[in-house]
Amino acid sequence: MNAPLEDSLTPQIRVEDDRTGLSITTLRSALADNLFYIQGKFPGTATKNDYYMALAYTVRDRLLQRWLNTTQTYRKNVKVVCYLSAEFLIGPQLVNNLINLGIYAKIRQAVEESGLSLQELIEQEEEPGLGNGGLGRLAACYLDSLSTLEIPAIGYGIRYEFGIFDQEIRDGWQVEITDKWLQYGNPWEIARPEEYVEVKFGGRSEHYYDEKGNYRVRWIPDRVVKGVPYDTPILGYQVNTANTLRLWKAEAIESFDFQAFNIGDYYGAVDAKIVSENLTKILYPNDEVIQGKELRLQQQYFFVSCALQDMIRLLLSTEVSLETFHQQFAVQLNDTHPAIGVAELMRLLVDEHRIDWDKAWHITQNTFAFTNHTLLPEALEKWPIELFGRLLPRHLEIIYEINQRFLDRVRMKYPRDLGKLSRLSLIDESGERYVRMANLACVGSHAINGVAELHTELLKKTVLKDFYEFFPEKFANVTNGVTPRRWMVLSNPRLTRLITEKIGDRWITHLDDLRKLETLADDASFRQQWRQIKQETKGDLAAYIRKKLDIIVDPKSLFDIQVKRIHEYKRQHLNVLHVITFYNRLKHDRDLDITPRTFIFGGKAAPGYFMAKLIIKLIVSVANIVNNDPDVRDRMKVVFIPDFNVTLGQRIYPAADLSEQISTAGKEASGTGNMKFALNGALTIGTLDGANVEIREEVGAENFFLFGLTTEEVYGLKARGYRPFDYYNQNAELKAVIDLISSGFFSHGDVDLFKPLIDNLLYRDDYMLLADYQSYIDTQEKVSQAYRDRENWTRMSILNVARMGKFSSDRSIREYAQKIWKVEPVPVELLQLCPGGQ
Ligand code: 475
Repeated sequence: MNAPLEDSLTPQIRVEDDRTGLSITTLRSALADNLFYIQGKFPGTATKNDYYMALAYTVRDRLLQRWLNTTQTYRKNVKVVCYLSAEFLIGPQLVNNLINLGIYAKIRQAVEESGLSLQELIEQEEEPGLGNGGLGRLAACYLDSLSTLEIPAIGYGIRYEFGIFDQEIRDGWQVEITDKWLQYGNPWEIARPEEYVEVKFGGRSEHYYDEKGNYRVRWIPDRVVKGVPYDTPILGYQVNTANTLRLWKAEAIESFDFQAFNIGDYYGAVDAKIVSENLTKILYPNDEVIQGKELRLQQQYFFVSCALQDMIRLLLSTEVSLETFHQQFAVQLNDTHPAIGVAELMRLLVDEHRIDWDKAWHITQNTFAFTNHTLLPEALEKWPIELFGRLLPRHLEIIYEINQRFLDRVRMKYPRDLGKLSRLSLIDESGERYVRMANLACVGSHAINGVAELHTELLKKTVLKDFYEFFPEKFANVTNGVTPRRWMVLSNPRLTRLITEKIGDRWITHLDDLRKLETLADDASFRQQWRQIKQETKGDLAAYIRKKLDIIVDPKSLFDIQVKRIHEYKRQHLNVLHVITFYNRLKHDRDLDITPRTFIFGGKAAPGYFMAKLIIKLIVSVANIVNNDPDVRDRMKVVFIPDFNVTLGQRIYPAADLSEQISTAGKEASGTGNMKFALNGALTIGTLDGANVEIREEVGAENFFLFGLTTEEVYGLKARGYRPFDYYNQNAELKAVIDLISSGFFSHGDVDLFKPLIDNLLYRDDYMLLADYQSYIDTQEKVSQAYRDRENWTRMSILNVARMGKFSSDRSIREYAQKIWKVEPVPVELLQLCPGGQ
């Protein structure tokens, strides 16, 4: 079309616009403007945080065009992926947005010419800690890839006022500090109070016949809460797409609380407001264990109901029939936390929109897909029927109905198999009655996936065996991945520069391109540069450790790092057994020619998980002895870095030589830290567990330090009767290590302190540390030997990176898109411009 000139706005106008222009002058004046007009400060009185906020708004202005156009584009009948997750651990936003917009260098120049330090402003940002660990961080990587691949998507979750606690270490013990991430404001979110929805709780259901004589049910709640959406843009890497992360905050409904419900009772009404707002106050800090708290079920239902109502509203606003819901939306359940969505969508369709049951069920099943993230039995969600029925009476009826229809099919297929029937039932009736959320998710979804090949196979053989036999066609594997934008470009700029110099920058969105580095592994000068970069990056971490903890570590020593949640199955204490073995060897032979090591740990323990907290205490206690022992000085150091989070991960992964992935085989569903380390050039010491198996397959067995029992051997040994005490008795070095801990050597003579840990190892050892000890120690010795041949180590490091292409979250998302969601990319055009100047 040949539009008249008056109506078409030229890009030049935008370039000069303070709100969006990209010249250094424009950026500088935007920064100054925002400081004055938004933060309300003169440069002389502004705090660092004011400057950070002014900068963040400067960047936000420059992404709104993409964001609003993306939202517009999705109004036009495209299939949208809705990723439902109780956790999104997105990490700091500023640098990621600069990189994805491609304006990092310009902003740096503008900031520095304004007399400020970009690095200092970057460090002001509070990361949104809206997740515990793996599952929440995976959701964040997936949002990044969805946008980068231009796939229409919305992330739905909860806007916790307090995210995962900040961890401090006092006297070796973890202390939890409230995470007040919102206290100075969050420049990356936009509240949309006008798009609120209402969520009901409690009360009863009423069965009746409508005006046409049809049997209907309505829910008469005894409480209604308002859900207010807060939107955060998720930019793709150098594309126009900016998808939305929509997090819901609970608020009181004034009319409900203040008038109808509590007439004349002002204090009661204020109480009701507090109760409503409590719903989204705090993230439950438990990783892979359920607590069964009523508030947690309320949170789950709250955000899932908000999300589904939002989707229905979106669909109806386009005048498309609700009966096409499953063609418009693919809804992914990130573990069972949002599984109540199956019953909620049925309720919305059947009760509120009067679609008949069979049609509604077809829509529901074709909408949902379910990802399982853990095999640990203590993480399997189940809710006592009494609690469930009190909170969600109508959903319980719907679940009974789904169950009855499902079990009728089971009876047809397996007549007289009562065991099958009771295992497949959505209701656990073995004692106190429970609703089983995994069963609900399996029955209500068309696809079920594990997060690594081994994990999916184990799901099919163990926890979901009966479901696999009943619906084999629903099962698929999608191995996890991580985003190379945050976990390489952002966190490892030196290596990014070197790689890009050699092979171009296509690898950032096509990670398989890293293969081109393989031949460079034989190039001595390239190896030299590679080593140099690792050295500098280790130097940065050493400086951080010195500044924060006053511990001096040698960047030339081997950096041996384990960072992840503290959990017995992840076996940080096996790592400690090696640390003490290493120490004992040095003590017994002062002249031992040992490869110097720095042992680095980090991770949070669930506040109620005593054994995990005791493991932290043990690490710190061992560190205190070792670091102050002149006999081992310069040859070993032990460091526990407090408050491991995304921001710290960005410093730590790139600085590792050795990545510890040492879970008991069969327990770690996938792991994603393993991928972040290897992508940044660390070699892995690990068991055949989770994605370690696939990493080893990709990088080559000769470039991976494997040890320990296999899953089958673990099961076999358990079945034959595992006796950890025998390993202790028969292994002098192991015995010496355990006895040293028991003697009080690391605890100022207190022989009781670590007794629970030691007794557990000697008499139970559910995670088989003692069975794997010798193999681990021997393999660590191989690591030490290998590190001495620096050329070959560097070769292995380069080959690891070169072969990590598979573990990009872009690959994972492509698989979900093809196998499960059936969605296509929808590129966004920056068509609609802002009124007023554009
Ligand atoms: C696995 N969290 C990793 C990662 O797939 C895997 C469970 C219940 C309540 C609260 N949090 C949880 C998890 O189950 C979890 O984080 N699982 C992890 O998911 C992503 O890489 O192996 O342990």
